[in-house]
Amino acid sequence: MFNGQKVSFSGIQPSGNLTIGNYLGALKNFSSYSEQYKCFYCVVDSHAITVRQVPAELRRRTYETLALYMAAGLDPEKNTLYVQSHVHEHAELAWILNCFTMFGELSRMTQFKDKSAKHADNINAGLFTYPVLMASDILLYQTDVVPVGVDQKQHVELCRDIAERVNQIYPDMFTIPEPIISTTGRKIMSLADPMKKMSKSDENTNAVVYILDDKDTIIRKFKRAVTDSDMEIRYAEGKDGINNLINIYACFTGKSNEEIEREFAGKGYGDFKMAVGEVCADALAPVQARFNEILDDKTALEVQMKKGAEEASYVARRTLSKLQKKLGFVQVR
Ligand code: ATP
Ligand code: LTN
Repeated sequence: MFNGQKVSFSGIQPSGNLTIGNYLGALKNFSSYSEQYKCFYCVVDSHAITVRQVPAELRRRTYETLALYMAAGLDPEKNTLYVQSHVHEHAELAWILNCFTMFGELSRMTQFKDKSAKHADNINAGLFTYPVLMASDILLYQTDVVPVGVDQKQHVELCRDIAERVNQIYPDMFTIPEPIISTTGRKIMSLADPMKKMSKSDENTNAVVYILDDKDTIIRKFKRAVTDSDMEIRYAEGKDGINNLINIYACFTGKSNEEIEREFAGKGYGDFKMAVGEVCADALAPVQARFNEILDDKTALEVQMKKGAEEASYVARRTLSKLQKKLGFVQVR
């Protein structure tokens, strides 16, 4: 709770250009909490360095991700938008929570297993303790809800376990957060391999539709999307490619699967792919226009970053010092 309001918190890594998976699974849903919740949305640059980043690109994407938050409808006057590394309490709490997290718990995290397989030459301790930093992000703000894609559910569940463990020793320390996972946008799949999550760090750029892709590129990518040898536009087991396209169409239009199947009855995959491309490009066009305007004024963006970090620090400091006191750390301020 924050001043009598429930709290929503989420974060996106500036580890690549944001995809429609990030948009439909997370970003698009962030603004639906703005009226009733106190919202903190963070660009998690400290998480991004668990995988090697090119510094100039990390810097550029940090600005871009914040600009996309605003372009997707998050008003910085109503929501606290900031960069994780600007609020040092995240790293401080992460250390403390490391001491309340078990090695075995972290070993079971599927993202760790996937990422260590993908980056076998750099299985660093940060990659392993990544979920503890994420738990710190969430718990610092006494968060009630965490809007995320389904791939992050396991991490939010670990965060709940850590919070409950701390609360057992130090009662009433943390609010226990709930993951909020949208139904249709929960897991957008790769256009090249519909068994795999669409991911911003995928090397195959044709497998991924970026929020900032232009209309021609979006349509070309959907036209090439892997489907099946069947001819029917129908949501069914084994039709992963078509299921994914139906999901994407549903997210952008708000239509149900049945409505979509009826709309495209008797039509071919080519027509359907074209329609998915059109609704996607049309929905993203206003976001892209706002993004360009916002990014044009870097100084204004920096002012927002600073204001967001100050607001976030104020709350984060309160939670951290409450826990430090409970732990027995001497406070001399
Ligand atoms: P990376 O490839 O660097 O791991 P990512 O594309 O998986 O990145 P994150 O920054 O890890 O993106 O995720 C930000 C948010 O977007 C999270 O809430 C995550 O669950 C959501 N998300 C990411 N990819 C998808 C997807 N394909 N479908 C639905 N939600 C997604
Ligand atoms: N781990 C998330 C990004 C992330 C996050 C968070 C999401 C970092 N901190 C706090 C929700 C709440 C990811 O990899 N997508």
